[in-house]
Amino acid sequence: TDEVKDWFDEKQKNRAQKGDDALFGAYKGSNVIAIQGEAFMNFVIGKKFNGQEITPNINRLMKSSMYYSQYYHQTGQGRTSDADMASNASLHPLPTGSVFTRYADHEYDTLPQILKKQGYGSYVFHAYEPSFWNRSVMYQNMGYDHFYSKDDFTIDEPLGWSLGDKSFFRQSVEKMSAEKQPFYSFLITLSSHHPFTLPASVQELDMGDLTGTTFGDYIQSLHYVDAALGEMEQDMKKAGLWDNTILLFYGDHDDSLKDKAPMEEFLGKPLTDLDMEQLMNQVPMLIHLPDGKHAGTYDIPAGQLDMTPSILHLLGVEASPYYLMGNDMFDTKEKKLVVLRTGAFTDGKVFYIPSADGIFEHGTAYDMKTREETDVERARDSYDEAQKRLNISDELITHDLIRQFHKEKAAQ
Ligand code: GP9
Repeated sequence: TDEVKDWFDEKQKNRAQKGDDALFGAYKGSNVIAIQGEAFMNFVIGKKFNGQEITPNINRLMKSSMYYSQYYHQTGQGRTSDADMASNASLHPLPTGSVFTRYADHEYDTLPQILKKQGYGSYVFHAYEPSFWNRSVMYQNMGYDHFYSKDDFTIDEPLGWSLGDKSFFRQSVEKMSAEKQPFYSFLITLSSHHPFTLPASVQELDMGDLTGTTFGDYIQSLHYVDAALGEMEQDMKKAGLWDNTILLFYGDHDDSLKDKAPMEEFLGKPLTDLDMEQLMNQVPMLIHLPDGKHAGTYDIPAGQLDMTPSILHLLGVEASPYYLMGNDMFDTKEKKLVVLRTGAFTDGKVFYIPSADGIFEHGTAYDMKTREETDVERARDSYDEAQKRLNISDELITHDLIRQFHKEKAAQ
């Protein structure tokens, strides 16, 4: 417990010294809509296959958005629920299982709760069975005002597991625009779920040799989700939400395929181990600010744990009172260490991939500039910190330490 407390004391002290830059609070009072895209990986962004853009709407939106090109998913076995936990509670997922199913009764500092204290309404939307991933229990604990599940949607576009994302977005925007503002809305898409087979009428791309393969179907499904996003942008504009909302879009995790050959064919180049490791772990993160300012590609390493502290920065809400482990993407002075659940990490200088036996020296370190293997000792300090962070997060979650820390603070 002391190690956990000390780590957070230090983190919270450092956070408290920040918050003096122009972006801090620049979008105070804006609505926030965060969209978590099912299995949406980064490598398709800006890419063409057989002359066709895979994500034309995202590519266009990027011109007025901040695009984080080195954003990592930090999920484990809890997959979509882990991405949700990492993004909305800024904690690492567990080494096994899902926090949503194992510790839904423990206490967390979550984005919906923190924003509620600022007068926000908070809503979560996902058109699937409310009990899946124990969501109905966990979302109550996370402090949402309402969870709109499959039961709240009209299934007027049956697709894949449930409702198609186009209709899902349209109905979600309708629902949130009836709520008082400002609000935080969290949307979880579903149409690009494995095995990705959408009806032929929805498959718009010519995938050439990849037609009918799972990988080809995957790319088709992302193209559909991208089109849905384009429609959502229009719906938000019609509903008068575009100019007063911070819109975020990111991917939850990889496509589970881990198959190098189709990736090489798609990208048109041979891929190294480091390339594959990064490709399988990077998801896009797009942040559209209400005035479309600060657009550009940001190549600093970041990850899902960073979403909550970074949103708080834009809204001018101090993150220091809360138990959030992530980095603040907008804090230029902070060291950017991004730790994956596997123990792989990057600090911007090196990328470290652990070996199966978990012995530090047996892992591989790569220099991020040359992309060549480098002396593993260069990764030692960040490795120690990465391990520490994973342990601290596990301790905090499994022993319900946030509840204890909150009580201790209240008694002071
Ligand atoms: C279902 C969806 C799928 O509700 O979130 O989750 P996944 O299987 O990707 O973890």
